Amino acid sequence: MSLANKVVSIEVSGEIGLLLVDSPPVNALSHAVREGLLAGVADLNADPAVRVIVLACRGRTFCAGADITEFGKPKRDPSLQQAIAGLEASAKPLVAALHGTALGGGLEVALGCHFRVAVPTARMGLPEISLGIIPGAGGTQRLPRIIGPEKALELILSGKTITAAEALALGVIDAVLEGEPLEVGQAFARRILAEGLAATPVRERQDKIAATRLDPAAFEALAEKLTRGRGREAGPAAAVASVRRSFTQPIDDALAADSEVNAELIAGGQSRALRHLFFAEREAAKVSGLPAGVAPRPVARAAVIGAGTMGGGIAMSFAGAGVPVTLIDATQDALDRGLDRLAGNYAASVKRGSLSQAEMDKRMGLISGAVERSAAADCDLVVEAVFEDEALKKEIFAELERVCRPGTILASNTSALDVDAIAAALQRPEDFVGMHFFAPANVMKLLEVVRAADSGPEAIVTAMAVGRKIGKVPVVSGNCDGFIGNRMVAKRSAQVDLLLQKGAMPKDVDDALKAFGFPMGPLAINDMSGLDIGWSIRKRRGTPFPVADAICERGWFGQKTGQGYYRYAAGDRTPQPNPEVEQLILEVAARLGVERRPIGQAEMIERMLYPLINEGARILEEGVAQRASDIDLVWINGYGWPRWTGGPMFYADEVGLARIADRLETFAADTPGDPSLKPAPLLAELAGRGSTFAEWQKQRLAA
Ligand code: 3H9
Repeated sequence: MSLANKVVSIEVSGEIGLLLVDSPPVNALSHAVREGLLAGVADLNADPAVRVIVLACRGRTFCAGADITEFGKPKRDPSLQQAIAGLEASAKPLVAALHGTALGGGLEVALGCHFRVAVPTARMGLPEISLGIIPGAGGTQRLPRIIGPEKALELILSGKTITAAEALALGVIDAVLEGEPLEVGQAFARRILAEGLAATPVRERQDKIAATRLDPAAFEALAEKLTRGRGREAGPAAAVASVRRSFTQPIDDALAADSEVNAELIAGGQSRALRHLFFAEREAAKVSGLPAGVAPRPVARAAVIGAGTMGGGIAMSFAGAGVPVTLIDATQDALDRGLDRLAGNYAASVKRGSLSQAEMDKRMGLISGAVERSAAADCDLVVEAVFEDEALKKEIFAELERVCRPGTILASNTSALDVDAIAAALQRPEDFVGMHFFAPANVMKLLEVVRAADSGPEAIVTAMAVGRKIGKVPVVSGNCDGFIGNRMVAKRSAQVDLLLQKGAMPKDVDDALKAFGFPMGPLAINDMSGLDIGWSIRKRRGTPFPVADAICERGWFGQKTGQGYYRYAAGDRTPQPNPEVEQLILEVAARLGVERRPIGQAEMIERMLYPLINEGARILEEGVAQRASDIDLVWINGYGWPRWTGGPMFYADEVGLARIADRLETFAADTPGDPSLKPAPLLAELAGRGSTFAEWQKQRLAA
């Protein structure tokens, strides 16, 4: 073995030259890897004994992409495009042997090789769009030349990962072979030699782009369809333009344009925000304050208590991840209703084409029902999802402690109760933790893992691990009223009510946040979830919202009663203006002596977002959230905050904390009844010294 450099080595085995990347953890295409690839392929080309070259990676995966940590730093040659050009120019046939996840630049490297072979478990894709950039190291040029511009566009705009079998069917790879990556690569190399397979560089292929070049109508229609509603994101339009260049421009011109576009995108705010979220997700998995080496308990079977909408959605999440789950409710009637609802949800997905009938059958087969809580006896995790009644929850957990074996994790999905109060009734509070799902629980990705004072380390890490297993983004929260997300929402809701009193109508408020990028406005969401829930919480807390309360006093609870902030025609969920509510809003304002005025969209956005950011700062200083980036994940995955703005705390840093503190002072001055609008001490301090939440987090993590 000889070294091309410290992360790339070469070996020669008979007529086969091996080019091996070994750069843990994921063989990202750092400067050293790019340099090593170029040097290694040159050395193997210079060796007369070598007739064919295999490129493979050591460790858990083929290259997982460009090294994201290098983005935003000064560029260093060879660029990824240059390294790939070097591979493609190899005079000797070059085969990439894929295993693990060949993503982004990793797949682009493979596309620069003359052949691609994969082990059956390999997955691949071009996820750049989720980082706000395009596959600018040739992905948008070479993939269309192999599978056609239309199929390439679908993969690139979805960013999704496909299996080796799917890649073979599409023509992305040439073969799927069982074995270790290196063996598989060598087996294919022997085939190249035996069959004399021609090593055509992908850049020279025209066959798959010829038809689109002649008639791009189908491509353009598809591009229009796939980018609809994504006009606010910078990536999709850039990706379409780039794929279009694959059949309208010579490849070198197109590659040069791609480099320029990517440089701009990488420097832009959207990609910075999306990269922030990539690292935030990985950071959130780390739980502070736990003993080293604590491992999650295995969860092979779960139970959910409460077959309501929430419980059913949670059960679907388990089944979707292949975990058998028992749904338990007190009466056969409630259980049947729950199971029917759940089957109906699956059937709707089958009808839409997003789920196969076979997959639905498999998932339904994993869900069983019971009316006795003793059915949870052999489960490793039980999630309680009954309505918010502390006494009932305590009674349920007391029984679960009796029927379940020690070591079963007991979790409450409460969103409104004190988890310490629930835990106080337990014999084994160390096995108890909050697992707060978001509706619809089978769809929403956020899971707040709520740490009660006595939650044991294993309970916490098990809830985190199981959350990831069922496809959620788990975020640790301390115990407080509303935890992270709902506590912050409450601050926005107070401002929404104020905006209605001061001059806005429901549609103005919703339009403002939709203009910011939220998929739905807060009032349309409230109508969907039911206004009575918030009303009863406000009555309990003694925090009236004059407009919201007046609407509830009329018995208008949203979609379920045909009207709330909006009106709904029978069987139609589209919000329509509600003149009665508009009249009511004027009456409430008059009763309170508020003089209404026109309020611009920019002001509405500030008034709704800055107070919630302020509450985020309090949540940080109290240690309820471990990190500012965890708060961002809560909002992105649970509340529809637009991903490309990075979440509330990242966004606040971008706006500038001084500006936010300044505006909060103004809002506090004109709302004397709400002292919480004053800048939180942490926000004021960071704003005062020109710092950011990100900087604060970095210092905290380093300490
Ligand atoms: C691209 O390729 C652009 C080009 O088209 C054009 C350029 C001109 N870079 O996720 P894990 C780190 S864009 C740097 O926990 P898993 C990660 O932060 C790229 N670091 O493991 C973590 O660090 P730490 C397109 C990276 O097994 C550690 O590796 N590619 C990168 O659950 C382990 O990661 C992508 O978007 C990277 N590219 O999942 C793929 N990737 O331990 C991004 C990972 O300090 N990667 N790290 O927290 C992934 O999707 C997952 O990491 C992967 C493994 C599925 C590969």
